[in-house]
This record gives sequence, C-alpha cells and structure tokens, in this order.
Amino acid sequence: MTTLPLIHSAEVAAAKVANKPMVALESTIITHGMPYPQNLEVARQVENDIRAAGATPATIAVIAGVLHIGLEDGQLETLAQARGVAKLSRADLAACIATGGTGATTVAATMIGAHLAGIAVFATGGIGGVHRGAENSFDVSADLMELAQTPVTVIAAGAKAILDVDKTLEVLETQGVPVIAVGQDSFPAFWSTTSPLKAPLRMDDPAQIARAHHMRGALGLPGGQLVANPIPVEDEIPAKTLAPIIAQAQADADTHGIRGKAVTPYLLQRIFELTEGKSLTANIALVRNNARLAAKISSELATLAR
Ligand code: PSU
Ligand code: MN
Repeated sequence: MTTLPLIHSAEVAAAKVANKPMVALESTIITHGMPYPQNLEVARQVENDIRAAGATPATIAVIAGVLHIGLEDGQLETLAQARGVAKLSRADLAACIATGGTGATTVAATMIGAHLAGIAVFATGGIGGVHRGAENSFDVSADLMELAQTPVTVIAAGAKAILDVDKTLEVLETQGVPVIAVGQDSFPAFWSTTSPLKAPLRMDDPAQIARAHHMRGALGLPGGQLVANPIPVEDEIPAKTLAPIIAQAQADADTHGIRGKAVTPYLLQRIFELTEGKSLTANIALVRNNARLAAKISSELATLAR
C-alpha cells in the first residue's frame, strides 16, 4: 500500500487538534484566475478575512507530489508567481501526486482535499458549470459532479455569465445538489448581484445552512451544498454592462480554438482586459465576501458537532 503524501500547515494542524472551525480555499483561483501580484494579495487577504471571522484558512494545492492542506506564506508566494502550474480536477489529482508534480486545485479537487482533511466548508469565487454551447462541446465542469458526491458546503457568488447558467442549475438539480441563495430569492450572477433566475432554495441564516449540511449527513446522502452568496451591490458590475463583453470574450475563445481546461482561464483573462480590470476588482470583493460567510457557517457547524 502506498500512503498518501499529505501535509497540514502548522496553523491547520493546530486548528484540527483544537477542533476549531476551518475553511478550505482553492488554489486555481490564484494560479489561473487572477494575475500576479493581485492574486497573492487576494490570497493573503482572504485568509486574513477568515481568521478575523474566527476560523482557520486552509488553502489547498499539490506541491512537488505532496497534497498540502494549508500553505505557509512562502508557499503561497511561490505558487502565486509560478508559471505553467497544472490545473487539477478530480481526474488529475492522483496522477499529479504520483508523478511528483505541482498543481493548483479547482473546486472539484479542493473539495476532495478538504473532505480528506475533515474540512466541511470551502469558500471560492465561482464554480465551474455548463459552458455555453455545451450541447455541441459537451463542456460540463467536473465541479458539478463533485458537489453531488463529496460532502463539502461550497460558498460561491453563483455562476458566471460566461456559463450557461440555466443549464448549470438543471444539472445541479439532476445531480441532487442543494443550491441555496443567501439574502435574496434570485440566483446571483457572480459579478452581478442578481440574475433573472430564481435559486431553488433560500437561507439567510448561516446556522440554517450549517444545519442543512448536517442533515444531509444524517440522511446518509452523499454530496455537498452550493451556497450562492451575492456580490455586495456596491461592488457589482451590472449584467447589462457585462453582456456584450462576455459575448466578445466567448467569440474570441471560439476564434482561437480554445478548448478544455483552457476555456475558463482564457475567458477570465479576456474579460479582465475588456473591462480594464474592473472584473478583477469585483472578483476580489466577492471572494472576500464569500470567505466571511464561510467562516460563519463553519463556526455554526462546529457548534453542531459538539
Ligand atoms: N470560476 C472563477 N474563477 C476561477 C474558476 C472558476 O470565477 O478561478 C476556476 C475554479 O477553480 C473552478 C475551475 O473549479 O475554474 C473550473 O474549471 P473548468 O471550467 O475547466 O472545470
Ligand atoms: Mn471544462
């Protein structure tokens, strides 16, 4: 039997011993979602937001064949500056570890790492979903199937309008994933607070979300929950402003034949350029907002577990 090479950061190891609330964070948002040096600043800020809210952050990544649950600051810095880091989803995680590789974890792979480490709550920006034109490309993110099978509650700002949001919600329903909007009925649209779509569920109290997580376990149901936390109105970019920009970015992706794993990072980068950086400012605000809510949910979950 081979054992899994897994290392906890000092902070996470201490939190586990003390049974303190923890919040997992992904690393693909650092390596493929934002440019340096903003990615490093945001990664640190988000960790500090979680600490300030009374929980312990655990950024997850694979470094030289070791699955890290929580990164030391130097590791965070190295990852944020690294080029050509692999983007790891469920399909790639074992191979990367086995071959001694370095890779950033997507939502799917971060959920797997979090669950292994006993962390039930995970904050990110946006999840992967069903891409526009999926009826031809079959491009459906593994994040959706991960939510159906791994018991981690993921806090995101809804799904980006670069995706087909209707189809994304349909797949989540088919897969039995609870989609819970916070503070409003509408399913948020990442950079925009609301969308024309109603979220299937709404819960405004973090304690309710924690209880619902707990109850799925009590029912013996696999899988997690998607918590859709809207970007604060003062930070949003109106959907009307974004629509032509997203269409342009999608058209550019098609023209350049961008496929597979490269699609999401390409679209994010193109939208960053086309909005002259405004998409990044909004992205930062919503990730921090999600981190704060995740810390509250994790704290509530810790009281239920006692
Ligand atoms: N959405 C974002 N920022 C991101 C991603 C999604 O707003 O950085 C990343 C996440 O890591 C997500 C992944 O899990 O992209 C989805 O990639 P794909 O569509 O290839 O499954
Ligand atoms: Mn894809």
